[in-house]
Amino acid sequence: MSDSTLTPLVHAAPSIWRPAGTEAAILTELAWVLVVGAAVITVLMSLLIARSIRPRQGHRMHLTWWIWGGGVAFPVVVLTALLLYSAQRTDTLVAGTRHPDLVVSVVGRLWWWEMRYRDPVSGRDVVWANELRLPVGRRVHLGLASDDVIHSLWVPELGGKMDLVPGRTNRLLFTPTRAGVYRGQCAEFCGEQHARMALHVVVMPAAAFDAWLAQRVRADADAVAAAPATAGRRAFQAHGCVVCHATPHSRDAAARGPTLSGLAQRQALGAGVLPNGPGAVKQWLVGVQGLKPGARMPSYAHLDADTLDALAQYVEQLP
Ligand code: HEC
Ligand SMILES: [Cu+2]
Repeated sequence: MSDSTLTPLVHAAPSIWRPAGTEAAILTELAWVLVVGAAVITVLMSLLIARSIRPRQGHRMHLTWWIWGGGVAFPVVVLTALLLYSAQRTDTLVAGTRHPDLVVSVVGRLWWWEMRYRDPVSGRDVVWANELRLPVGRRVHLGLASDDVIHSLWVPELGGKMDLVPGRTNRLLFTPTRAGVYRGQCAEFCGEQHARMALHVVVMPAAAFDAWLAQRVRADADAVAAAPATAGRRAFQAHGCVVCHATPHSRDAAARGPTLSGLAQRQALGAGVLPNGPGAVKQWLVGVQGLKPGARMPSYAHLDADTLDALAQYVEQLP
C-alpha cells in the first residue's frame, strides 16, 4: 500500500445508531422518537386493554368519550405532530443539496460503483471506483445515476437510502462529521451479485482529501507522459483488459469495468469482495468467477504464472 492516507479496512457492522454525519444524526433522532413513542403508546394501550377486560360498574357512561378521545382525537393529534416534526427535521436533507461544498457523481453498475469528482483547481474530472472518499465537515451533494438497472445507495452511518434510477439523477446529501471507513451497500435488488455490491466510504480530514484529489489529477497527467512498455502493460493490451478498464495510460475504455487507476489505494477489490493487499489482484484475476459468479469479467486462470504476475504487478502499480 503506497498511500499514507489509507485507513485500514476496519469498520464495525453498519449501524443507524452511531451516526457519523449531520444527516444521519437527524435520521437517528427520528428513529429514537419513533421507537420510544411507539413503546410508550404500546404500554398505554396494554394497560387500557387490561383494564377493559375487567369490567366494572359505572364505566359504561365513559364509552363515547373513550371512542372519540382515544380512537379519533388521540391518533389525529399524534400523527399530525409526527408529520410536522418529521417534515421539519428532514427538510434540510433535501434543501441542503442546493448549496454543497462538493459534488460527486455516483453511477451504479452491475455490480460495482463509479465515482466522478471534479477538481476545483484544474476543472478536470477524476474517475474513481468502488470507494467514496469524502472530506470531514463539508456538505457533499451526491448525484446518483444508473445506466443499467435500479440500484440503491445506503450508508447507514452517513445518511438515508436513495435509489439510482436509469434516466434520472437523484440526489443525496452527506455531511460527514467523523473520519473513518464506513460500509455502504446496494440496497435494491439488481441481479445475482447484488449482495456483493458493497461500497466503502472513506471519510478523511479535509486537508488530506484535498491532497488526495490533487494527487489523482497529477497521477493521470504524469502517467500519460511516462508510460514504459513493460511486460505487464503489453499483457494488459494483449489479453483485452484494456477494452473494459481505464488506466492512466488509456482513459478511453468504455467503462465496462472499474477504472484501475490508483487501485493500490483502494480498500477492496470487486466492490467489497476481496480486501486489497499483496496478492489480491492475482487472486482476483484467477478466481473472479468463483469469488463473484456472474461478474461481468472473465476469469484468467488459463494464463501462465509469469503473465499473471506481470499483469498483477502492472495493475498494482498504476498511479
Ligand atoms: C469484459 C470486460 C472486462 C475484461 C476483459 C476485464 N475486466 Fe476486469 N473487471 C470488469 C468488471 C465488470 C469488473 C467489476 C466486477 C464486479 O465487481 O462486479 C472488473 C474488476 C476488475 C478488478 C477489480 C477492480 C476493483 O476496483 O474492484 C481488477 C483488478 C480487474 N478487473 C483487472 C482486470 C485485468 C488485469 C484484466 C485483463 C487480464 C481484466 N480485468 C479484464 C470487466 C472486465
Ligand atoms: Cu443491488
